[in-house]
Parts: sequence; C-alpha cells; structure tokens
Amino acid sequence: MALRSILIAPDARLKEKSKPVEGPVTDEHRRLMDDMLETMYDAPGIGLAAIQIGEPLRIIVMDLAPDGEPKKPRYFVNPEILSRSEEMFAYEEGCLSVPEIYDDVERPARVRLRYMDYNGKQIEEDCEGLYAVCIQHEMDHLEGVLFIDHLSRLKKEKALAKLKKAKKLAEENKEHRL
Ligand code: GNR
Ligand code: NI
Repeated sequence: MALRSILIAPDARLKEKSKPVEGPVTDEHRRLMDDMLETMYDAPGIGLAAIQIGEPLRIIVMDLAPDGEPKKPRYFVNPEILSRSEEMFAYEEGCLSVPEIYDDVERPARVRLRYMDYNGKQIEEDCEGLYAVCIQHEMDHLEGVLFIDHLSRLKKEKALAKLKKAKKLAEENKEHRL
C-alpha cells in the first residue's frame, strides 16, 4: 500500500468527469482502492474519490466508523443513484481537496444506490444520514463537482480566493526552501 498526495483546488483535474471501470474489478483496481483508503485514513477523512489522487476513475472509498470504533471500510465502483428522496437534509460539509473551508450543503436526505464492491459484487442499498451525505459528496467528485459549487456565488468566490491565496503562499514557501 502507498500514501498518495491529494489534489487541492483549484486544480483542473478536480473538474474532470471520471470514467467508469469497464469489465470486472481487477487486482489493479483493488490496489488503487487500498492506496485510496490508506490516504483517506492518513488525511484523515471519511471518504475519498479516485480523482482526488489524480485517477479519473469512478471509484470511491469511505469509512464512517466513529473514532475509536472498529474500522468499517466501504468501497464503491461505478456507483449510480437510482432514486432520491424529496425530503432534503442540510449538513456542514468539508473536503480534503478544499482545506479549511466548511459550509452547509442541502442534498436529498435519502438515496437508493447501486454499485460494485471491492470484490466486484453488485450491491443495491438505501442510504440515509451521514452515509447519504458522504456518497453524494463523493459522487459529485466523479462529475467534477466540489461542495463549494453548491454554495452561493459570493461564498464560492470567497472560498476560491482563499484557496488560491493558500496555494500562492505554499509556492512561495517552496521557493524559499530551494
Ligand atoms: O472527510 C470528509 N468529511 C466530510 C464531511 C462532511 C461532508 C462530506 C465529507 S467528505 C470529506 C472527505 C472528502 O473530501 N471526500 O471527497
Ligand atoms: Ni471531497
């Protein structure tokens, strides 16, 4: 397993639409999922889409187990939302690719999901609560969408300005160290 670096917005790759895994889930996909999970735990975060480590594939990992409880890794290959509740739910979101920015996003409270797991088995299930929030956040990444894209234009512009400033500072620090 290997730790990979997480792309930080603004980055054109985070706007790419990820491609479906064609054919069966292979050991190579499982290696990618292992690396994604390790990278997510290290960050730490509760979910990660492959594009966040620069791989434009429709693969997601997640672990919603509270701190101190046994780990419960989940893997999603080619996830699809089959239906959404009319009822909405607002939750304060964050994103490993959008550091230090948090804001409420409203999404359908429940979704019915179809995906393949780590072993390529087809699964259908209903999600709610944090699980529904997280899978919708991750599936947005597969379409090149970030949670700040759901905010008002003003909030989004402020967030982007902050991200650009942080990137510029990081670049300047790097040059100093050379
Ligand atoms: O670690 C994460 N926490 C989080 C909190 C609220 C809503 C969504 C998330 S997902 C995020 C990790 C991440 O950026 N996944 O793409
Ligand atoms: Ni994210």
